[in-house]
Amino acid sequence: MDTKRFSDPLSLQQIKVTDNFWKKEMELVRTEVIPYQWDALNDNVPGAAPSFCMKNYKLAADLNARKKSDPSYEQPVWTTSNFELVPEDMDHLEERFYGFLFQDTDFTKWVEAVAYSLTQHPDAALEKLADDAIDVVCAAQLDNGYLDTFYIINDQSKIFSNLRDNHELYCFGHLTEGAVAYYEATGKDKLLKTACRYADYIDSRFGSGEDKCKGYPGHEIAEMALVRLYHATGEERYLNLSRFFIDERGKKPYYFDSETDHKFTPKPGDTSLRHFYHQAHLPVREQNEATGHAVRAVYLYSGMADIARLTEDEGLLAACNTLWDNIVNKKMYITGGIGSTNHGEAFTYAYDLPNDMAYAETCASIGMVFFARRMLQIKPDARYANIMERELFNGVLSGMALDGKSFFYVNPLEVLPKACREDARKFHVKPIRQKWFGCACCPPNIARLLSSIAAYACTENEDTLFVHLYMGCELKKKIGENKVSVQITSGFPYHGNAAIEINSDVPVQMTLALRLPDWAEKCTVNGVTSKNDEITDAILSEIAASTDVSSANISDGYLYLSGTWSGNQKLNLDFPMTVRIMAANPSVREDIGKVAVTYGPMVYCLEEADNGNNLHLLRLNCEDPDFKITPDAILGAPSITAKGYREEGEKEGENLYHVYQEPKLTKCELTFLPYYMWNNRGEGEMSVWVRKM
Ligand code: FUB
Ligand code: ZN
Repeated sequence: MDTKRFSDPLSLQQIKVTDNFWKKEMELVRTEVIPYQWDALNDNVPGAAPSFCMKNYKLAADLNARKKSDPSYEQPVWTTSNFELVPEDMDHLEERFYGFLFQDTDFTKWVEAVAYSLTQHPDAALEKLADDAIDVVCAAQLDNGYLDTFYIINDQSKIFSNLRDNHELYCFGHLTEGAVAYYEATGKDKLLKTACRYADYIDSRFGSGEDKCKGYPGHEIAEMALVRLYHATGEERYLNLSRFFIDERGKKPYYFDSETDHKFTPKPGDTSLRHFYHQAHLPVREQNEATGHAVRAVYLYSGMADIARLTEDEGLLAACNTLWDNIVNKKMYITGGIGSTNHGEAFTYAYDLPNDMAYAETCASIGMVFFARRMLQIKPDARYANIMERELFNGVLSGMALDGKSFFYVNPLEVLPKACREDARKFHVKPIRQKWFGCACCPPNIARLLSSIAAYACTENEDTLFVHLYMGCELKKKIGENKVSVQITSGFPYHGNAAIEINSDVPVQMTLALRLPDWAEKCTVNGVTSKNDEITDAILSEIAASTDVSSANISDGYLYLSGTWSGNQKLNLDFPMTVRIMAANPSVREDIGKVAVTYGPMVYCLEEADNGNNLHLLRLNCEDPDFKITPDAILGAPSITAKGYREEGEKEGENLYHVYQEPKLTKCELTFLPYYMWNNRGEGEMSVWVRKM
C-alpha cells in the first residue's frame, strides 16, 4: 500500500465553509432540520406519530435511579415491543419502551448534527439544549456501561441475544459517532465517556477470547464508529474491536444461526443465501458482490476501508475495491442511488435498476459518500471522488426539499403520482416529500452529513492538501510548525470555476492535489487550457511562472502541484461544464433506447410542471438537441432546454393494441431541471431517462 498518499479529513475546527451552495444547505439543517428533529424526538410535533426517543431515555434513567434507591424493586418485563402502539398499551405508556428498536438513534444522530453545526455556527442556546439532553441520556446508562433503552426498559435478561435483528450494536455505533463529534466540537467529554464505557462493556463481552461472544452487528456502523473512537481516545482496543467485528463476519458456523431469539427464521434447508441480507454469508475478504440491505452494506464497506488503511490490510482493501467496482459498474443508478428494491431495501442482481420502482434510500447514498471518502483516504483516485460528488449533488440532496421542511426516503428516477397511490408495487415511492417518517433514519442522516460536509471536501497528510470537492471554504493547513492559509472559492455546481488562494508567512514545502472531475474534458489553470488527462508543458510553465509551483504531474485523476510556497499565491481553475447526453449499459433493460441529460456534476430530469403530463411520450432529439442553458430559470437553478418530440398519445376509445404504424410526432421543446430539485413545485410526473430520437 502506498501509505505516503494516505490522508485524513480536516477537523471541522480547521475549516470554515463559505460556499454559496453548501452554506445554504447547512443553514437549512441548522435552522429547519435540527429544531424540527428536536421537536420530533421529544414528541412535540402536532399530528405526527411520536418518536418516544427522549421519553425512552428518561424512562430508562428513572428505572436506574429507582433501582439504585430501592434494590428490591422488580422491574416489569415487557415481552412484546415497539413499532405500534396498541390501545391496551396506553395503560403502560410510562413504563415501557415504544418506537423502533433503534429509536435511540433519533437522539444520537441529532446530537451529531448539532455538534458539526456548532463548529460552523456557535450557538450557546443549542449547546445548552444538547448538554441537558446528554445528561438524560447518560443517566440511562447501566452501571456496567450498557446503554440501549429498548433492553434497559423491556428486558435486561435479553441483552445481546438477537444481534441480527435488534440493532443494539447499531445504536451503539450512532451513540459513539455522536459522542465523538460532540467532544471534538465542544471539548465536552461527558457523552464521550459514556460511549467509552459502553464500548468497554461491549469489548468485555465480544472478542476472540474463549469465554467471549463471537457475534457481530446485524446492522453495521459500529465498525467505523469504533475507529472514530480510537482516533478520539488513542485506545487501541477500540480499533481491535472494530477489526474483530469485521474479521468474524461471515465465518462458519454462522453466528446468527446460534441466536434463538429471532422473530423470523429462514426455512430449513436454506443455504448461506440467508445471510446475504446482512452481508454475513461469506468472510468479508471473500465477498465480491454487494448484497443485501444497501445501507448496512455500505456502512460495512466503510468500516472495512477504515480498517484496511489503519492496519495496512491488502486483502481487505482488495475486497473494498471489488465491492466498490461491483456497485459502481453494476448496481448504481445514474443519480448515485443504490439498493434498487423495496424488498429489504436491498441490492439485487447486476443491472437491475428499475426507475419507477427504485428504492435508492437516501441513507444508502449517504453511506456511499462515507465509503468514497474512506477510499480516498487510502488512495486519492478521482474515481472515488467523482462518485462522492455525484452522490452529494444528486442521490443525497434529492432526499430533502429546497426549504428543508420535507424529505424523501426513497428516490425514484421516474414517477407517475397515480401509480404511487394505486399500484401496491409502488406504494414505497412517494409522489411528494414527507414531513418526517415513523422510521426516521434518512432526515437525521442528511442533517449529520450536510452539517459536516467540509469533512468531505478536502483531506490532508503531512505535506499534501487533497482537494476532492471544489467547495468554497477557508482552512488552515499545518506544515511542520507553520500554518498555511488556504482559501477556496468556487462556482460549483453550475459553473466549473474555482480559485485557490494560498498564504504563507514563511516558505513551506507543500503539495496541492486537485481533482480533475470526470465530467470535464479540459481544464484551465491560470488561463492556459489543456486536456484533463495530459497537462501540457504550456500549463506547467504558466503555473510555474505565476506561482511557486516547481513540479506538476497527474496521477489517478489528480493534478499534483508541488513547490515551496510563500507569500500570496493564486491558482485560477476552470473545468468547463457541458451538457452531456448519457446512455446506460445495454444490460440495464429499463434504460434501453433512453438517454439522460447531465450538466457538470448534476443529473437533470424532466418534470410535468415544465413539460406537461405523459412524460413517457417525449423524445430527445439527440442528433441536434440544440441545448440551451438559462441561468436561474427554475427554482434558482439553470434549466436546460432541448429540441424534442411528443408522440401522439391515447385517443378516446382507441384499441389497446393495433397494427404498428409510425407514431405521429410533434416537435416540442423539452425542459430539464436538476434532479435533486424535482418535486419542489407540487406533485407531478418526473423522469430522468427520456426516449432518444
Ligand atoms: O435499520 C435502521 C435503518 O432503518 C436502516 O439503516 C434504514 O435502511 C432503515 O431501515
Ligand atoms: Zn434512511
